[in-house]
This record gives sequence, C-alpha cells and structure tokens, in this order.
Amino acid sequence: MIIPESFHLSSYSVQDGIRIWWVRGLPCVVISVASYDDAWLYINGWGFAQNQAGRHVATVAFAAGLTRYDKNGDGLVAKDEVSGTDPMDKMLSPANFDVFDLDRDGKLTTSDWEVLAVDALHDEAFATPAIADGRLYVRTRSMRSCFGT
Ligand SMILES: [Ca+2]
Ligand SMILES: [Ca+2]
Repeated sequence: MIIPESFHLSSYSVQDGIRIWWVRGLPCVVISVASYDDAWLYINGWGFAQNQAGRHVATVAFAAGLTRYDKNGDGLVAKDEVSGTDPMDKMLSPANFDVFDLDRDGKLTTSDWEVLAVDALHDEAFATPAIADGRLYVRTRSMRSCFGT
C-alpha cells in the first residue's frame, strides 16, 4: 500500500502494516491519493516555503523584537508597527499578526512571543496539535501525548 503523507511518500506492507520504503522531501500538505500508470507514480501537494524542513524563519527574543518593531516605544508591538520585507517581517505582517497575538488584544507582548516551555518529543510530529479542556494533545508518528492537568 502506497500512501502520500506530510513530507513523505511511504509504502506499507498490507500483511503487517510495517513501512517498507519511503521517500522524503515532499511538501507538508499532500491531498491526493497516489496514482500509478504502469510507469510513473503521481502525487501532488503544496506548502508554504517557510513550512518546509530547513526553511523555517529564525525568530528573535522579545527584547530584540521590541528594538525592531516597537515604533512608539510603549513596550508592545502593535499590528500597524510591523513592516518590512525580510522573512520575519512577513511572518508578523498584519495579514498573519493574529496567529501570534494569542490573546487577540492587538499587541504582541512577552506572553505572546516567548517560548514558555519545551518538551522534546523525540519523534516527528506532522498532525495539528489539539487543545481541549485545558489540555494540549500532540500526536507523533509513534505516540499520542497529553499535556496539562
Ligand atoms: Ca508599540
Ligand atoms: Ca497579545
């Protein structure tokens, strides 16, 4: 069985489900099933350039972000203060700002910006994390984890 997956195309044994071979380097979003015409295997997918492995936008600490974007000096970064054309400028642009403004108050603060904790999963995770009842659920290739109380 051949299955296009995020970043992979994998072949699994029908008898026992073991992955037999795989190809890496695919886009993060693969929508179609694979099609085969006795010569070629066809798949399609798409992805943002910045969401591809090795192309993530490097971020800076909040203090450096203030130096760069806080034009009125109030210690916060408002949506209309972000401009520019480099990858980080584009990532925080008004079109994307709400993704980072976690409390939707129109300003980026340390609580929006800083990484609060890191837990190494020791595996690849392609599924979107889910939040429910104060818990964060994360699925990797080998397990599901729940964070929270
Ligand atoms: Ca400001
Ligand atoms: Ca905010």
